[in-house]
Amino acid sequence: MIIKKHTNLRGEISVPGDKSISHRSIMFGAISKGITHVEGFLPGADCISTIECFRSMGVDILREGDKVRVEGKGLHGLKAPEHVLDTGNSGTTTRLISGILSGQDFESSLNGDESIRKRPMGRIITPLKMMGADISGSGENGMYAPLTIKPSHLTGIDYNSPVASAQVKSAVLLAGLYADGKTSVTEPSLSRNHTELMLKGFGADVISDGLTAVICPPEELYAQDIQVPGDISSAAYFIAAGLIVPGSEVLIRNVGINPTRAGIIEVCKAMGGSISLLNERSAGGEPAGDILVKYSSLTGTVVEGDMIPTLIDEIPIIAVMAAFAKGRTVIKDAAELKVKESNRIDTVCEGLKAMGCDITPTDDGMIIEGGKMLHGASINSYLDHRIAMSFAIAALASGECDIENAECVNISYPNFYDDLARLAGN
Ligand code: SPQ
Repeated sequence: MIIKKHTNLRGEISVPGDKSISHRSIMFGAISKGITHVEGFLPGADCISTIECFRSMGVDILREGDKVRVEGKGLHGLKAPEHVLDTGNSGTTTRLISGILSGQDFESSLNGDESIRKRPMGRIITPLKMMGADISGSGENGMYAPLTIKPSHLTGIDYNSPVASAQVKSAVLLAGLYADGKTSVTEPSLSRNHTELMLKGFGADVISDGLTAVICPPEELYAQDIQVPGDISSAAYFIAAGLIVPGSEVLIRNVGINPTRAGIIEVCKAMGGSISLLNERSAGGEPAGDILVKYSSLTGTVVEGDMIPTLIDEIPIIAVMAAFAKGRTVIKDAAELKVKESNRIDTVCEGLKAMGCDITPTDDGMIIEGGKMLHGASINSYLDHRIAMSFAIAALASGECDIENAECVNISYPNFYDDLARLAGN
């Protein structure tokens, strides 16, 4: 995919539904009693993997565009799948479904693509085993996919997670639905809380207290109607484009702005970006609003600490903004970047360096000396959707880039290039 330099991005855009919320709407709908209707569902490859996994366990799921009808089977109504569940490229599917499968009375196996088989599963295997789950992995120390899960008796635990990860927290809380007694998860920093919010909506007894989430096993969950707001992780590319492409003014409508996800807004403000939130409201239990950005002269900043989990998936595009900002930006406490769809410290640094940026990778982030004139380059996306989209925006603001395997944006934003072209007036 060739992306050329452009100026004056002007207009409105609505990004597709939130990926994290879309996954959860299918999973929780499938194990509830009654029919769950979802609107604004993200029809990206990752969320389709989640749908297919639950169809393989006997759940009737009808999807037309962004509308989905899930015929829930109740907590104990899933059927043994006849083949290995394919979680594709999706870490969320792999880790959350493992929590649910740990509580079933049948054996199951799951596997994903090459990237999934490299991503650490020890982080869920360890706490699930502590609960009594019979779960085993493959590869080094049995800590990678494919995973096999056999029936077992689960007991609630108080788990102190070493990482701030919504996927770890969710896997443990979902296993907690099937455990004897209460289950709690405490994290070092608060990660996205969509599981807690949505499970409450489905009738579960979930209490959030600071860094701890507690669940007591319910008799059943009950179907809900869910409106999925636009994904702030997808909006992030247009936020950045509006700020760094000269002459731009972009309004992004209906974006989820849950504070556990919205760290990028604070970073844009800290960099001196013109960004405002309009029309704030609640969409299906989640805060949402419209975001207006205008081209701005940005300055460097420090991104660190408790803020990191609130913008972890936006760090590639924040690094791109930093390359166009005057002065130094330091990103630290973000070692989690190494275990995403690609090692995002390496892939971001490789791409920005190729474009002429002064950027240094560190153990837990990167240091960017911004403000140098960047030029076009050939960019390897490493099949990572967030890398492909970040460099499409970098190209718009600097010079022609050829992005390899650019179609990997299908994971979270199938119409990304069309929406970008429309905004550019092409
Ligand atoms: O699902 P997957 O592949 O893990 O997707 C990513 C992404 O960039 O889209 C991460 F690579 O998002 C994760 C996110 O980083 C989605 C997620 C969730 O829905 O619970 C939580 C975050 O991961 P983690 O490991 O911090 O829990």
